[in-house]
Amino acid sequence: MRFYVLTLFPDMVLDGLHTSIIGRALQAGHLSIEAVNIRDYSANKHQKVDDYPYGGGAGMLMQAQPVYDAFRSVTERIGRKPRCIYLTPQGKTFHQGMAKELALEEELIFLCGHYEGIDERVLEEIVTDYVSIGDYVLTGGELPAMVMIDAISRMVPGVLSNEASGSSESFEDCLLEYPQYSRPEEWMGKKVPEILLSGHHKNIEAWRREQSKLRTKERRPDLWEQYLREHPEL
Ligand code: 6GU
Repeated sequence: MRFYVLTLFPDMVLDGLHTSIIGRALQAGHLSIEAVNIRDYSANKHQKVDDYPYGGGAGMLMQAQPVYDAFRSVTERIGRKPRCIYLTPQGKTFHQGMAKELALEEELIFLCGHYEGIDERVLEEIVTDYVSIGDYVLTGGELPAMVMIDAISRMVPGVLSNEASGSSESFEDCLLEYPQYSRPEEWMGKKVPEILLSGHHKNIEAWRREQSKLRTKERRPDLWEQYLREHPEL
């Protein structure tokens, strides 16, 4: 998977993603991330990329031209037009299913806005998907882009170890993860549940499934309702 991020803060995106599992996957060549600095495409002698909104109102807008030229610099070089995702609170809310679907693409472009947003005309021209990461307002699209790149990357074959690669499956069928325990067997007077020491794999699996259901019912009643709708036999 090749990611291209159009941003005014390329270091923020690159620094944040060259760590831990995603950093290792980049090193191994399962992924690549290129941050394109929109400011490099300003036609202005002071490298300005923002201006006042027509009609008035608070703040500044990113202008169409530098955003468009940054986008074109990518598409002309690679000879293709990948999906272009604009990070905005006005988009569809990101979820695991979307991460799985986007992980099937060979390339993705992320467009990160700042200030009060971006001139609508360039959005109409280049954006294919409007995505939000939740109902709250952030100062820019960089953190949302990083969140999406992390979630998409872990669905790309080879990025997670085989053992870990099933760990989103529970979310996919609408249940939260079961509780887990490591050594020591007793800590602060709390014992590890007996069944986990039994070595009886069938029973352990059933116990974990039950714990997942209890936890989902209690912590995420909305997900539990969805689970019941998708498993009408229950
Ligand atoms: Cl994608 N962008 C911004 N600026 N704020 C957000 C968001 C995106 N998703 C949630 N809040």
